[in-house]
Amino acid sequence: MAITDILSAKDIESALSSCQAEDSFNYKSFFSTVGLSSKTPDQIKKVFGILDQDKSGFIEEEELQLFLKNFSSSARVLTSAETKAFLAAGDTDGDGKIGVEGKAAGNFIQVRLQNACV
Ligand SMILES: [Ca+2]
Repeated sequence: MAITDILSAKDIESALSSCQAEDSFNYKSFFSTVGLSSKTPDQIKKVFGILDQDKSGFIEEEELQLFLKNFSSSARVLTSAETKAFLAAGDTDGDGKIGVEGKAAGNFIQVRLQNACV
């Protein structure tokens, strides 16, 4: 499964171009631009499965740092400030990693619902 099976290459391109500068990454606007905010919970889980490169069931800090590279191999790595903010948003139980199943996906789905209400 490639990430482009779920998200359109055009949306990925515009999402990546919006955060080329260091410390300009915002996961909410990225998810929205890339089209993830409008995906079903099942599709979001599949994307999380791709982000979990070692298939540990969690997205660890190292994997988050490489987040943008899942969308394009030429994308930059996230800065440590961006990685920490992203981790804090998805890490609901404070264990330093994001669970692929359940809570984290739920958080992002909540973001999707909030966006839908605007
Ligand atoms: Ca992992």
